[in-house]
Amino acid sequence: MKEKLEKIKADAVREIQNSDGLEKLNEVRVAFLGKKGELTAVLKGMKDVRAEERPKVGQLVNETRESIEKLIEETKRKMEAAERDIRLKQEVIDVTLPAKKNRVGHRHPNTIALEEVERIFIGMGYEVVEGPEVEYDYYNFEALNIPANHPAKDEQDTFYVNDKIVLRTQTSPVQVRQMEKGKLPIRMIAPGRVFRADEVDATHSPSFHQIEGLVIDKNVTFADLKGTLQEFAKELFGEDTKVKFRPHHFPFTEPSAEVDVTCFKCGGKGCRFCKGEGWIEILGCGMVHPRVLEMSGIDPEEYSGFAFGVGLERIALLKYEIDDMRLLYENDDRFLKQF
Ligand code: 2NM
Repeated sequence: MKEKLEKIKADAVREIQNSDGLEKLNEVRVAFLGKKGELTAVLKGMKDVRAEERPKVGQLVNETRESIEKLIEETKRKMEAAERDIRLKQEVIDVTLPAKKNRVGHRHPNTIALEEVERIFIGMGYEVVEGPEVEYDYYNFEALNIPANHPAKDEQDTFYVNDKIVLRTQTSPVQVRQMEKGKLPIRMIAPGRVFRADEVDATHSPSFHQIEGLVIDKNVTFADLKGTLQEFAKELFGEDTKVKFRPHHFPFTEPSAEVDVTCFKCGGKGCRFCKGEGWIEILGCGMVHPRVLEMSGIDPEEYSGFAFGVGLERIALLKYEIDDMRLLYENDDRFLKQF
């Protein structure tokens, strides 16, 4: 028995030393120490050993197992260390190479302009309200006092889903929905995407963005509208900005006006930027038409209000001196990262 164990041990030592890698080493371990291994076979043969010899043989078997295990363990550690050394040599890091640029995206010029406008109006106590882009004809036109025969309702200008549903052409339907809720006073802006059947060019797109404002309270006058928009223009374009109100017509406001601001490039003297005018048109506004208030359940004898609408792209183009609206939609990283 003793000789047999010594032979097993010698065989194991030889095979361990001849192992050329961790995988082979594991095979050797299984062959000698595994469930069906040589040493286990010896243990199973213990029943044939005479009883008084069993403890001694048992001890021998254990010693053999321990020394094989120990040798495998040592060899394994050496092999792992050698593999690690090789890997470290292969994976040398050249710390003198320039670092990879961390490319972080950033806000679109539209978003920068929107957040600026929102900041200004939130500062004046307005809330930001959103609504559906696919809208009932009623909210987009009828409730805004736009009659059935109005040119804006033409299929040339408006995308119809069916004869009752349109892609909203402005965000005023959001204001109408807010007025209908009946919670007064109202101080809100409604930013969002709007749609018009326009051909794409430097200043037009079938899908663009608007920000419309609405204030309804007792005793709101045109003076409040002028003061509010003057303040807005100053915050957006600079402290020296002046505003000019030109009479205009909108079906949903009376009286109505278009608003120009002094050119922030030349200060009003006239330059290439304002095409020599000294003024730049930025928005439309007016006092909410009594019929519009009435249709949404607000008593025009008790309440009055003003509203305005500005194109977000127009603000972004002006503020960042971009001369073609299409650049805003191309998502060319080289363009976008300038802002
Ligand atoms: C504009 C110009 C003038 C406007 C009107 C309303 C509402 F819902 F109160 F009737 N919302 N927005 C309005 C008024 C929009 O955009 C150029």
